[in-house]
Amino acid sequence: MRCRKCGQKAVINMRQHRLSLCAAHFQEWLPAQVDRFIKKYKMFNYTDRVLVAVSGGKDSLALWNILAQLGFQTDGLYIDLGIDEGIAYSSRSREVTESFALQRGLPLHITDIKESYGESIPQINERTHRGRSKPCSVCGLVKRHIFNDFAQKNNYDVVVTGHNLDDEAAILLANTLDWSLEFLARGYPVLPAKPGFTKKTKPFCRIYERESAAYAFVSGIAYMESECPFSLDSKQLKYKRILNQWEDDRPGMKLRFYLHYLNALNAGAFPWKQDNAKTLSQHLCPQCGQPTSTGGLCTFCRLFKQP
Ligand code: Q46
Ligand code: ZN
Ligand code: ZN
Repeated sequence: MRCRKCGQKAVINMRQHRLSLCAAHFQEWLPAQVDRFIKKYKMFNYTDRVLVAVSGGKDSLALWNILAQLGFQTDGLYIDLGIDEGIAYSSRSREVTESFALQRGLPLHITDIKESYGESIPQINERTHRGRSKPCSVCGLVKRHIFNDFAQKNNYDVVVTGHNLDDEAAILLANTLDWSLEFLARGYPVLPAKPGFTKKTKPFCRIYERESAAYAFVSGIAYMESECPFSLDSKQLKYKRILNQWEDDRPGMKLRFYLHYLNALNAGAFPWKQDNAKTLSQHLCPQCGQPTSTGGLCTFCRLFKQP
């Protein structure tokens, strides 16, 4: 397998793009792709202050590396979720993220859930759901709130997350199987700013997970290789495996599935796509000022409401 551009030994063969590249050319090609999607979907520009949601995993660190390299004004925000589960998951991811930022001289902010709110994610879940389910729904809610809150209070123009094509296709498959029209209507990789809500985008939405992993590897990015202990065997991982089997048979299938969905979304296939933006900002939480679909305290503030 040879690099199409220089004939050297290739490090990656992307059957979906009919393209093999060596390390040096892949390190040029991937950032150029990301730059193209940022412009195509009008995600942000060079004058915007960009807040990167970093977890210590390969996708968010590779994304931050690329955005900084492309010359965007980026700061990182890491949320220490207080997840241990015998593998010190949060403290190890935090160390990896801190050393990544330090080595590159990139500004990193940290919010420690336990310090700020007195409880870790598993403890909040135990109190609110009595440990009946995995903490992922509480965790997702808390992370979304904190990233947005930090961006609002510190005047960032946009929050970016490292969701890749495999993540987006798996979510899309789940939502399609459920015919979850509300979520299908919200799947565009750019959520516009609204009162109380900072614009949110996913610059890796068309980047395969193996491309992101290969980029992290050839760029020498040390990242947290263990997945969150609560993600194991999740429904999303099962859908990713199924999509990978289909992709093996039909290279490019995952990308087509996602792109055709974006076309359908743009063509108005889900009528309340536009309305969704309105409903989001219909009410503002009286305590934190973030949008909520109902009047009164938002779900986040209700989590910490004194009885
Ligand atoms: S960190 Fe949180 Fe994820 Fe862990 S507890 Fe679930 S949602 S799996 S991206
Ligand atoms: Zn080459
Ligand atoms: Zn609130």
